Amino acid sequence: MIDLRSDTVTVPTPDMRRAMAEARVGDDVYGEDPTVNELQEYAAELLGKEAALFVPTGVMSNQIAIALHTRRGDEVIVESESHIFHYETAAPAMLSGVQLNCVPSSSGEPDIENLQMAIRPGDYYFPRTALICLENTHNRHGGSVLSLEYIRQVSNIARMNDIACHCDGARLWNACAASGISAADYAANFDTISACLSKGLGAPVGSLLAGTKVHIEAARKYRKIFGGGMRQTGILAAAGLHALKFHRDFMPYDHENARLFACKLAEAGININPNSVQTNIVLFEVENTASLIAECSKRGVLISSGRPGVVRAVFHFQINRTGTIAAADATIDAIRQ
Ligand code: TLP
Repeated sequence: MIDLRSDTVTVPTPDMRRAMAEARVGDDVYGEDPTVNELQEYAAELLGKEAALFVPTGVMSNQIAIALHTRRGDEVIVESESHIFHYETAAPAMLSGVQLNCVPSSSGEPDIENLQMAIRPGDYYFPRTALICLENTHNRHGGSVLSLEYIRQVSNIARMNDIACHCDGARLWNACAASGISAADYAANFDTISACLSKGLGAPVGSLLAGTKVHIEAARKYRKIFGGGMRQTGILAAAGLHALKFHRDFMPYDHENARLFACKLAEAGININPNSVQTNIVLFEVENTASLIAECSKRGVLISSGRPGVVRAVFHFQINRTGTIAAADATIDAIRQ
């Protein structure tokens, strides 16, 4: 099977497994796991922040950030197609008692004017706008990369209005690989930023939340509250360190494969614009998503559904060029049947 459902399906390589097996460990709830501490320091450095915290999932990273920056009854501005809004099981309401204000966009960058209009006036009967979240790259907009200029504008508006800014950077490394902009340059515009280890990098779990020392100390408490205080987790952190050191370099090839897949579909007359593929996610519209997913599966290719009427193929370092071409041929055949 060629598994293009997500880049979360990558598995640890033999070298990664070796690093995990040999990892030095300790009780991380006491802050005594040397490998976790090493990963957190390494990530803080990469992201240009004072500190970082290793958490089990991207969802937990985002939810800790929301808890950090808000009080019950506050409002958080997100883009309408964001992961936080669609796929985090209403956790902002459940865990932090906040509501989301969704601002639409065509590529993950809501118009600045619309964003400004979404900020609530100070009258007591409005919720307080406490946080703006951006997503880079943007999953449901097909792995689009947010421009640094745009991010800076949002960050300035947030600062001027005394609002915090968080980035869901589950695929920040893809944004960096595609744009050549460093993770630290992106991160400088946010109070907190999360970046995943389990998307396209082979690590079995993990996300890092980075920010000031004060934020990360508070985040440690929320991680415990949310049930994410882990013990000898250096075994997992070792996978994360290995992923960051050795697997980020493969991402440009994943982006090339995604573009190649889209080109092959376009050449076969399928309605897709290969130039819209900026990173590792390919989206295309079909009439019956469930039937195409089933037909592709019969031909040995797994794809998933995105927005309604849209299917998604995600590329990662465990799909090579031959696999990409085979997947494109099978998908074309499935569409034509
Ligand atoms: N995304 C998954 C699914 O949940 C949709 C995927 O297959 O793409 N932020 C973004 C932008 C994400 O895409 C994801 C995972 C997360 C956060 C959550 O990460 P995990 O799964 O580690 O909690």
